[in-house]
Amino acid sequence: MKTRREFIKISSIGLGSLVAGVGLSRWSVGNTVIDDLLKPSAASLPSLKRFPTYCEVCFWKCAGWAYTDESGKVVKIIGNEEDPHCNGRLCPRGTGGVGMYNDPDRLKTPLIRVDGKDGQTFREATWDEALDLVASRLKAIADEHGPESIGMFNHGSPGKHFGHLLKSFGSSNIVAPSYAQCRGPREVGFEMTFGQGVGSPEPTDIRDTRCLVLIGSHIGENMHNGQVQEMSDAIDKGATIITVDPRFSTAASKSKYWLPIKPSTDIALLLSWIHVILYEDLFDKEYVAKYCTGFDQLKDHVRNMTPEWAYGITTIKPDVIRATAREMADAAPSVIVHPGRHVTWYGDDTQRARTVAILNALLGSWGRRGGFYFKEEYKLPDFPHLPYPKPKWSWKDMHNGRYPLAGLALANVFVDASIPSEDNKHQLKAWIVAGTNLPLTMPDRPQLMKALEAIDFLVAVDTMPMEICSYADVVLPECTYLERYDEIRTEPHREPYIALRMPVTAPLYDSKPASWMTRELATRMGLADFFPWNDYEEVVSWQLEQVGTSLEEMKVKGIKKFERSKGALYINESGDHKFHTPSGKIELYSHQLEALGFDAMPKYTAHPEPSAGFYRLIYGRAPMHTFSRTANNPNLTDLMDENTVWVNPKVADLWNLKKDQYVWLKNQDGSLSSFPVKVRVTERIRWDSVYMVHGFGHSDKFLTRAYGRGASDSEMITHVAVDPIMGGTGMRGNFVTFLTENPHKEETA
Ligand SMILES: Nc1nc2c(c(=O)[nH]1)N[C@H]1C(S)=C(S)[C@@H](COP(=O)(O)OP(=O)(O)OC[C@H]3O[C@@H](n4cnc5c(=O)[nH]c(N)nc54)[C@H](O)[C@@H]3O)O[C@H]1N2
Ligand SMILES: Nc1nc2c(c(=O)[nH]1)N[C@H]1C(S)=C(S)[C@@H](COP(=O)(O)OP(=O)(O)OC[C@H]3O[C@@H](n4cnc5c(=O)[nH]c(N)nc54)[C@H](O)[C@@H]3O)O[C@H]1N2
Ligand code: SF4
Ligand SMILES: [Mo]
Repeated sequence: MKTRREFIKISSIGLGSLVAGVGLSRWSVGNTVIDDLLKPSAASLPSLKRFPTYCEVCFWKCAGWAYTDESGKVVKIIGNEEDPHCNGRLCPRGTGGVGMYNDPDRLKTPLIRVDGKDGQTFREATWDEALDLVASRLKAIADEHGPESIGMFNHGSPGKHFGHLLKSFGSSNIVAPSYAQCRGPREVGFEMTFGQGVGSPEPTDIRDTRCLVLIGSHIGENMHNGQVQEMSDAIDKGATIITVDPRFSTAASKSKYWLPIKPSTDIALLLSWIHVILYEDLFDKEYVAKYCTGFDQLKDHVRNMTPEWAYGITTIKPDVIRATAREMADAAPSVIVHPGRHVTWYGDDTQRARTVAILNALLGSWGRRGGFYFKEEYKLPDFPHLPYPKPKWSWKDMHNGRYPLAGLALANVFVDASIPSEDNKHQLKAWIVAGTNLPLTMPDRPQLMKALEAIDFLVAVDTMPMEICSYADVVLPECTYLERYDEIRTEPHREPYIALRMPVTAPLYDSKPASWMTRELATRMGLADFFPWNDYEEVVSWQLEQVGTSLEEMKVKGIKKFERSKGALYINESGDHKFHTPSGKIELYSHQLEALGFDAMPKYTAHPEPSAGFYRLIYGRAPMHTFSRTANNPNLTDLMDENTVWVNPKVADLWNLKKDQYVWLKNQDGSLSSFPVKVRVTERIRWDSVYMVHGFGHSDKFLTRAYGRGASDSEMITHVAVDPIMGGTGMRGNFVTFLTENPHKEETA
């Protein structure tokens, strides 16, 4: 039987010419060319007009200048020299942001799902039709089930606007996959230890570090701009890099030590490092005495967690464990054991993050030069509007007592809470999805499909005909970040900065900014008083005036720096520094975790291993792509147009796999990859694992460059290990095997 939200195709997509790619240089390993960050940007482009923006290709949000030619077409984007996120140099993706604007496959007009003679289809609609329909459906659902039954999934700028609309309507059920599918466990692990999360950008003082320890953080492929630049500078200044990764990453190639750990055993390595630091008396005694609690319990806890013990688990030799621990201690306190960013790996991720935090504490790196600095954010006043109504229930009520330390809403719980069941007392009935491509972003696709079928209404707000649009009742085409105002960037740094994004050119096609859509919807939903402005320029301009600048000044400068007002960058050693934990100290032993029934100090537990013929699927980033959002970008597909599956030569031999041969993947639950993926035979991956870059294997035919190119790691992630502490979705407990024959042949025959 066909379901209401069967996979339907979006019509009216035209084809255009490809746009030239961007150049790359330096930092190249084998085939992986990764860096034009180190190239100075073009100094001046006289015949062109320039406008300030900040990048939306990833969430590092580098500030830059976008240039238009005489006809108003966007031709180039470069970094803003004054911006500490990028120091005037964008990464290849940021430069390729022009391709988001130029992509001929962009969504061009609102679309409404209708019954056609051959099943359901989309028809093009006017904005009035689409917005009237969305407003009336949301109102009807709220009348029947309460506004709280409407949930929003978001990532990036559109979420700010739709979040304001939803809160005005009476729902605070707003979620981003960048928490439970990304950095949530790290925030909780650090908060339980230092009383403070890590946040974005990470306040890692890499530029002044003497030793940087990367546990799976693949900086260099993870192209977060400022970090890559600072790491490159630190290497030039002689810093020691230690990389723990089952794969020989780009960072590993820059490292003094590469520890090719058996995946899923990092906590054992971390605990044995702690053992060495404590039992060889290498910790920062003054710092620990002054700022930490629980030292004796910790020392006792790790007594038997020797390098020899860890060797049996991690496959890392004891002498290497000792040597690397001593390197860290030698460099301390100018040492960073990097907290990572995408840390939802094995379901005990909060405890792994805590182990990282504890190790940093013993080395005295938190609040120290070359370790972690205290960042500061500039607080802008909100444009005055009516206070939000108080929702009757919120996302926490969906947890039914689970995940007590979830600091933000969990996208996986939103999915579960949309599927009717007896325990489900707080059900979501409608979704707004703004700027997140859930089919490729969420693990456990079968569960997502159940939710998509169960909900009554879905509106997707996107710039591209991505997979999520195929499940929508209404698709609202947003213009790209180069064609709109958005909220002023206030992300924290060593000093507080603000950055302006303004329209560089008029929106192409019939696309509109989310700020416009939400105001129009508010008017139709009786919420106009929450949007007391004519357009978003007025909001931005008002905010800038409140803080002593103006739209005119910011159009010329792009960014503005303010003085720090919340104390020094590092701990004031002569003062009485208090941490925001219950004890006011760094908690090596956590009474908070203990009171909730969790381990007060981290323990190693073994995780499931691949059965014969299967290999652990691990995944990561490529320097020229961001998740699934850039897979169709004409500038970036020029640089990389499909992913490969990395296979160790031993495994390739066993399976008789040849370089560049296409294979299909099947996981432990029988889930098949829709498309074949090219084999890359390489010593750079352990024999027990295979590796893929996330974001490929698109199944939407209207993504003309991305369709069917490579395989999707998401399709293989059907097993999820949920972190009981905060609900993060561990995704690396999935195992795949190879199929050399097309398993879909019969279906297509
Ligand atoms: N299998 C697997 N799953 C993962 C990950 C993984 O590595 N593997 N990584 C996880 C992590 S770390 C994260 S942070 C999340 C990221 O998850 P997402 O943010 O969902 O990632 P994308 O796939 O890039 O989806 C972004 C969507 O926003 C749209 N978009 C881009 N710009 C705009 C805009 O200006 N306006 C609007 N309205 N839409 C826009 C894009 O077209 C795309 O549909 O995924 C998580 N999920
Ligand atoms: N170019 C680019 N850069 C990006 C992004 C992007 O899409 N494109 N996305 C950004 C976002 S939102 C995030 S969250 C970050 C993610 O980037 P990071 O936080 O740096 O990395 P992860 O995705 O956690 O980990 C990927 C690495 O972990 C290794 N690994 C796999 N299993 C294990 C294990 O068990 N132990 C250890 N030690 N290592 C393991 C993999 O081989 C791989 O090298 O990247 C950011 N930067
Ligand atoms: S790191 Fe690259 S993609 Fe991310 S915001 Fe900066 S320039 Fe854009
Ligand atoms: Mo992320």
